[in-house]
Amino acid sequence: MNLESIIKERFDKSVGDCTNEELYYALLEMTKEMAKEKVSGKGKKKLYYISAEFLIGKLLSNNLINLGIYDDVKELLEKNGKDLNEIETIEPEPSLGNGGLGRLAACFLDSIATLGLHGDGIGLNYHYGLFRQIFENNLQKETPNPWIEKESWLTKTDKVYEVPFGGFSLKSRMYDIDVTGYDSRTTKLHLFDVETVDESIVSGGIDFDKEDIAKNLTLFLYPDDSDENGQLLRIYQQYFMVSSGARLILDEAEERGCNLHDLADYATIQINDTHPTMVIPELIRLLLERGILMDEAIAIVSKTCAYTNHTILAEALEKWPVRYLEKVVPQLMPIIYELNNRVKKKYTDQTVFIIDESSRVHMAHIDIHYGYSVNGVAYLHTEILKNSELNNFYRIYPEKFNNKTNGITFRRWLLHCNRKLADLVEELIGEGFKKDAMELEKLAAFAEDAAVLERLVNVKWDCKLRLKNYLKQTQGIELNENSIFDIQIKRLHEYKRQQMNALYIIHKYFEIKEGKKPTTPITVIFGAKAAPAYIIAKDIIHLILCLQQLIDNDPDVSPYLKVVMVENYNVTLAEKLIPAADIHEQISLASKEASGTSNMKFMLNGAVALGTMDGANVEIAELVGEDNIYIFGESSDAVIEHYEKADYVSKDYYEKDKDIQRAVDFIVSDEMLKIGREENLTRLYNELLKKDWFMTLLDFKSYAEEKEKALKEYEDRGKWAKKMLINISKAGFFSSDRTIAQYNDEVWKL
Ligand code: 26V
Repeated sequence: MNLESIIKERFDKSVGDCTNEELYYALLEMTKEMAKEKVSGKGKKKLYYISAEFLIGKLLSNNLINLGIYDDVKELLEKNGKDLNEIETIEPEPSLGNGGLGRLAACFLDSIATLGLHGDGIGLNYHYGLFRQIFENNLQKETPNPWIEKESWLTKTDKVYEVPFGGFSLKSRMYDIDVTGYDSRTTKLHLFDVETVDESIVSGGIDFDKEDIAKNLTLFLYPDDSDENGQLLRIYQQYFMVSSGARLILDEAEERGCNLHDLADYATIQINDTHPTMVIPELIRLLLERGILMDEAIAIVSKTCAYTNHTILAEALEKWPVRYLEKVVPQLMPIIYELNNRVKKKYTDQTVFIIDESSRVHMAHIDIHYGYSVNGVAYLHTEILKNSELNNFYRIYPEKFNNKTNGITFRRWLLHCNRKLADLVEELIGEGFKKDAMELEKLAAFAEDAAVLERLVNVKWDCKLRLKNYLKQTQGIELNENSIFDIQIKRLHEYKRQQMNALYIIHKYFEIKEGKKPTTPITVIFGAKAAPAYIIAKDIIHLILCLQQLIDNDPDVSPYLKVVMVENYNVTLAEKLIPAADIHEQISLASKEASGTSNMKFMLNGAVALGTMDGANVEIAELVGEDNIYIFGESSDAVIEHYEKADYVSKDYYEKDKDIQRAVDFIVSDEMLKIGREENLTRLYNELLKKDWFMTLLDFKSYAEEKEKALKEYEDRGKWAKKMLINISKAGFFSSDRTIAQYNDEVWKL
């Protein structure tokens, strides 16, 4: 059905007479219908990508692009005096993810559909998702983030399962979202929801009764787990997801003729980080229930499950106390004990046991022993897993370890978010790059073409203007589109070192005060949410917001330097921020960022990275060459050695360097204390001086030097534009189509 007839039927109106809201719901209906008609990949074997997060972003425009009707719809609306961009703003952004891992899962679904592979996603339908961030008195506050409306992308299905927990059971219902691929295909995101969920139990911010599992299970993504009830809730959520998912997988396999002994020929399951790990014992349990014996059940499941590791941070590698699992999922414990006993019989090295001497179950260890593949998400990350973090496992199972460098979907991160750039690229090299991203290499032929470079700079300027207007309208923020846009957007974590960027801002502030003024004004933009219980991360947000206020109100400095922290950073904001960036900050402590994916998005949009040799930055640096990236800081090897020797003392760096001292001291200066809270600023100051676990001060000097170099080189716009062009031309490798093709060739074999 076409748009006009839907509108006629729904509202008995013509397009021109509709409100934007009516148009949005009509477009939603039309796109949902069209997506349904598209073919899903088929075949004997099917992939299930199980993930606690799917950060899919708004779907309307992306679906219109992927269905190939974006231009027609836009034109039809324009003819009737309507603006698709405005209609888009009505769509709430699904709040089903937190950061890189969730956005990666969303890009992967797009590529799985586009490549026509037989595969679906499995996750949870969080009603309030990740919290909505608001700033009050320069502090982060968390509020619920409701996104599900009466009409939405979700389609209720009649798949219902009873999920058993210790002492009670809950009904799980499956909802589907159709994920369109480019041109022709679609795939499904299956989201399970507890039938008895009750949004009304949330009161005062994001507080709710953590023990009322029947009502709270699918309210929030990553509910605060700083106490026992919070951790138990996480386990309830995880088991609910995998138990529902495992039943769906077995049902669908049997429908395709599988007799369960041959499950591995019909299904392959990618476990996205450790959150879905319980799918392994759960599948074993279900096979036992169906009469298969333990040895065989374990063998079948071990051929079916594969695990992706997304972080080496110890605190993110889940270890659940046996006592908690006994309470929530007693039916899994005999199986987990059995899996552990088998490991203990074979190996003496206690570090590879599933249950440690403090009776904690190491979820990643289950994945590695009882899955057939273990992958890291960038070359360096996989090497670190093999050579240090998971070395004891690598020596047992070298054949299981493999690398799959992350990727991004170019449909959303170029065609959708930066049409002007996409159009310019198409004019220069044709439209082949939309299907084969490696064709972007053809752009290199224009590296010396002054006219092309000028057009590239103009596109960037347009994107800056668009961001300026958007932030003015939505957050009341004023930007200078003629300043350098230096952007750092990612979850707030000490290892990502937003605090180093903040120290540099202080450093620059002093320089400007001393009369050393930047040739072109600089705008430093941050976007980040801090986990509600992560105190220091919230202190860092406080510092940045205080700096923003201080500088805004200082007429000596504000013409040259501006700090902006956008509120409630999400995919929608990323789509506006990334195209507008000149410089992007990828400044994690080397060895700590598994990959990063915003680095790839920025590169594709013609921004130049300032970063450490960490995660996928290493591969970006290799592709673009040293003239087209700004690299600083100690290597991952050196950092790993500092941790091994425990020889890093932040205070030494503070005492040795006057600039560092001045910047760190400023955090607790009178000027700052007038604006900010003493408790928060002092805590952060002490953290940097006495601990600095992520070695901010170690790299500060080289960071500041390299940033100066970047700012200086920006002044030669022609040379800078060439750097932009080279970055775009080399981005093809980071298409998630490439990543997914590799998963399929080397892991899933669909
Ligand atoms: C993070 C958090 C933070 C909030 C509280 C709860 C919670 C639970 C789990 C996690 C794990 C996040 C893991 C993650 O997002 N890793 C990122 O994965 C990206 C895709 O592979 C990768 O590019 C990033 O480097 C890595 O940090």
